[in-house]
Amino acid sequence: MSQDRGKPHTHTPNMPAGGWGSLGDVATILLDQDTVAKDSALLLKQNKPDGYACVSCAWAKPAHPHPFEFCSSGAKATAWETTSRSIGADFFARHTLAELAGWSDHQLEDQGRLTVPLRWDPGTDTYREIPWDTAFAEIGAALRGFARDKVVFYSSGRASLETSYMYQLLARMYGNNNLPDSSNMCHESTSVGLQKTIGVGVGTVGLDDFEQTDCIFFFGQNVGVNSPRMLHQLQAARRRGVPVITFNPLRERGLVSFTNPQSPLEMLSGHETVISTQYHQVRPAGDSAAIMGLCKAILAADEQAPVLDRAFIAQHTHGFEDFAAAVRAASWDEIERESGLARAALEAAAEVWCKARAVMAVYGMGVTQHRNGVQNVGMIVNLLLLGGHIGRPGAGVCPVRGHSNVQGQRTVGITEKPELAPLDKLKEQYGFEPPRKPGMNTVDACEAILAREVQAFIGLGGNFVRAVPETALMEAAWREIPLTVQIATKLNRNHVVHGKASYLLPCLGRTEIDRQAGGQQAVTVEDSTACMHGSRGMAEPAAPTLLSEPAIVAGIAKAALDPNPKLDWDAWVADYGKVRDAIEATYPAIFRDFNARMWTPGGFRKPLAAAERQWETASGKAEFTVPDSLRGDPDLHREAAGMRLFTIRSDGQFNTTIYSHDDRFRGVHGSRMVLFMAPADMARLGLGEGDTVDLRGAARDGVERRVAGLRIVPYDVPAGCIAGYYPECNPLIPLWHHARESKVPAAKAIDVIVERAGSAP
Ligand SMILES: Nc1nc2c(c(=O)[nH]1)N[C@H]1C(S)=C(S)[C@@H](COP(=O)(O)OP(=O)(O)OC[C@H]3O[C@@H](n4cnc5c(=O)[nH]c(N)nc54)[C@H](O)[C@@H]3O)O[C@H]1N2
Ligand SMILES: Nc1nc2c(c(=O)[nH]1)N[C@H]1C(S)=C(S)[C@@H](COP(=O)(O)OP(=O)(O)OC[C@H]3O[C@@H](n4cnc5c(=O)[nH]c(N)nc54)[C@H](O)[C@@H]3O)O[C@H]1N2
Ligand SMILES: [Mo]
Repeated sequence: MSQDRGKPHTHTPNMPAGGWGSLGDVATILLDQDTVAKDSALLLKQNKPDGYACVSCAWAKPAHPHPFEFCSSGAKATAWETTSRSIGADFFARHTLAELAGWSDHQLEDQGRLTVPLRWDPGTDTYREIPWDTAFAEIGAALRGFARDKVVFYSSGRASLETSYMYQLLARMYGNNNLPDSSNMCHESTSVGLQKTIGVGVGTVGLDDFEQTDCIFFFGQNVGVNSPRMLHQLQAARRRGVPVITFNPLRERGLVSFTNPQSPLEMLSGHETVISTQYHQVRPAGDSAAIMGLCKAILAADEQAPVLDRAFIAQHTHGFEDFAAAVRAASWDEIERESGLARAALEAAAEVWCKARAVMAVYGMGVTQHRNGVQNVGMIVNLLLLGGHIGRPGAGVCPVRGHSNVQGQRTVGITEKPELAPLDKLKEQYGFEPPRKPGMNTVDACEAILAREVQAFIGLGGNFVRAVPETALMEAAWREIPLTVQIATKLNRNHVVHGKASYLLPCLGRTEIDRQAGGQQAVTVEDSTACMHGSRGMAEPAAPTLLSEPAIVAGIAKAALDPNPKLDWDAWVADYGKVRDAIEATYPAIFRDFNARMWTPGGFRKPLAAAERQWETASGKAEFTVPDSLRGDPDLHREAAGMRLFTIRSDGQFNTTIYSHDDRFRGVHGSRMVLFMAPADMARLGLGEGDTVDLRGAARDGVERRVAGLRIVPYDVPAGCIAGYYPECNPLIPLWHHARESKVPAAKAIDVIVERAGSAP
């Protein structure tokens, strides 16, 4: 696969996040994708109460939005979806899949929107157009012939609440709980860790908490790129003098400072807001140790003058004494070694905590994508519980979700864990016997695919084979799946790497007008702060042949399932309001008056017991948890030259969607085949800037893992650690290298050997 445009050029990025760079960037992509000509007013409706919810990240949408409530990342995502470019049957007639397999991720998606339903033709190795009815009939007939528990229903986190609810019903009526989703690679460590410790699987913080907090701890989340609209809240907090203490191995521009592109004054004056008041370059996988150090310093301070919230601990928590004993037993030597941070630095951070009345902890993939991802989440909760910082205005835990409706999908039943779905309620509502056997999550599904056990894979969005670990083995096994069906907006690698029978079904995007028998339809999504929002598409669809996601799910369901007198799929497709009524009937406490409340400015919030200091845990209290080990990664297989690789995103991508080969914030242009390395390591290994190396997986499990042709970029990362891009580095991640309790692939600490280019055996 050619994944880039040759040698990268680098420069020192000197502008803050936001600022002129981000405006220029937006203009470039709007023009490049011919979006301006098509619908220039569209962006003004982004994240507005009467508009559409951004298709990029899941950050909260305020009740009183800025005139331009979008960021450069969101504008790019919109431009990418509303592009004037499109591909139909003629494109696929001209290109065999063997040829397309050689194209880069960027090239594939850059062709534009998919427009017609397609079936792979083995004789010519091309996708051929077929009528929608034929596609549904053939897929349905095939599904009826498979073992019910051998079919996988994957979803990426973009589909609406309505589509997601219909999709989980399809899977359960078909006969399994095989509903892996992108959060299995993302915040599943949060769902497991927060559920266990505070009794809700999601964050407790709302937008108004940012106005009341007086201290923010920020772990492993790259706000300037991945949730830039949050910079508004951070900037406002910083103006009030709120300290932001950041833990991140890499010095991220967007975490250092910010210029608000929506403030003409700031843009003209070049005024920057410093975001992080302390920046701690923790070693990848060192967060549990770092937080242990914070807690140790806090307990020590408490012996001098009380800083713990003893009343809260006594009334609301369980397990404090055990945790305190573990903190006292932990040695500073071990804490310093595993976190890579000096005791004095951790004590300085703890001092800020001790002075704060309301502490908030924000975190992302740097915390969850580790062997100890769930333990890391537990340690963040420990840090907050010590001071009673949950269920107090301005305080709480804030996991920053990824896909724009990934949290919502979970809320309406997309889960492989039967105990998390209201199965009895579904049984009563639809008169069928829901399967009770646990389904497959993402890693389970990969294992079953490698074992050649999966008979069909349905993908509701996403780019599964490119997003998961173990690329080489997965791609080979993928080609042996009897049936693969992908519902998608744009062409990607997982459409080119396909099963023995393969269908590609093009759908409307969320920005587009959705016309059904009952008139124009709107959908709903849940944001990172558990608020539900209505979203109405405003752009003309990319092609008249597209179907909406609800219509495609219904089409498959009607063909694969026997009719059910209690469920009229066509009526649901004609009027999504009826799906919302059904969601309300299944989840009355969350979705009361759903159709009436969906347009509430700022959204309506899901009830969160923990935010009210009610703890739906085993003990009925918030749980302190004792970490098993401060060793960040118990299964590293070290060799002499082994280094710890962590995979990161650039501002030129949304996950596997590569908008460009540039990384504006890190100053790299023209290539993603790069490795960010500390100058000390470059000297030790005799490498210069621009030298080419290969990475080889260090695990000794009989599998050869390699990514060749990576150029060295000197960067401010801790010695012994290197950063490379996701998904280019995914071939290096062993499938078994995942978070212990949540099975999130441990993409932020991968043991690798750096080799001179071309030294492959
Ligand atoms: N523009 C854009 N927006 C996006 C996405 C995108 O690809 N592009 N993806 C969306 C999705 S699905 C998600 S999940 C989110 C992801 O958003 P983030 O959670 O920000 O994910 P990453 O960029 O993968 O990594 C975050 C940071 O973790 C740091 N890090 C790595 N290892 C460690 C560690 O061990 N400890 C600590 N403390 N930090 C570490 C990295 O240096 C990086 O800055 O963004 C969403 N938004
Ligand atoms: N090494 C490493 N691996 C990782 C990560 C990492 O940090 N490092 N991050 C992980 C994370 S957090 C995540 S969430 C996963 C992401 O995994 P996925 O969610 O599976 O992947 P995406 O790249 O978001 O999917 C992009 C595709 O979705 C389709 N699409 C876009 N919009 C729509 C739509 O509206 N409807 C439909 N039906 N399809 C649409 C397009 O065809 C596009 O090509 O990757 C994970 N993999
Ligand atoms: Mo994600």
